[in-house]
Amino acid sequence: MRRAVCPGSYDPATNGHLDIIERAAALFDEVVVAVLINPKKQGLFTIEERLEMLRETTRDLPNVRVDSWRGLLVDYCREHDIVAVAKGLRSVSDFDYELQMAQMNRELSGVETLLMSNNPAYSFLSSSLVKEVATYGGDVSDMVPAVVHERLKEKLAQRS
Ligand code: COD
Repeated sequence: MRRAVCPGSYDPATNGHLDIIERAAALFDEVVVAVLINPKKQGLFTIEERLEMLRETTRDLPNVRVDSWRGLLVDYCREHDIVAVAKGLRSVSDFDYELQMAQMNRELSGVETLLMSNNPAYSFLSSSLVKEVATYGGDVSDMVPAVVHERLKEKLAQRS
């Protein structure tokens, strides 16, 4: 079985993330969407909430499962027999950072990274911009999966 991981913070998942997950699922036997826990970063959503939203969003993709991990991505890959890290590239600035991480991960463990050019319709999308726009009442309904849109509205209503 050829297994890949789509790692990220997913705080929250956007349509750009989902596009990459779907395309990776078409290439590999199994794809794990892994929410990487960064103890230094306080997110808007808890890890459990991010996992729930991702499970709901990917439930029609039979070879995709969702998990979380605290620590190095390469250790997750070793423990779960993962041969590739699948990611999306939005811009030249993404490329610089992603290339550096890909090289580091390969140096550490030999794991390969597949950098997929993103769908141009989602080039401007990031979790942080979506949160910012939603915080000020902007419409992000076309930018995130429906379940994320609902949870985002609930979360921001609780905060105000
Ligand atoms: N279109 C296409 N792809 C997108 C889009 C979009 N609009 N938005 C995001 N993506 C893809 C990108 O490939 C991105 O890398 C991935 O989704 C995740 O994005 P985020 O924003 O959810 O997550 P990041 O960038 O915060 O995730 C960084 C990681 C958690 C992957 C990284 O820090 C990591 O691997 N951490 C674990 C610790 C570790 O191993 N560190 C050493 C790294 S060398």
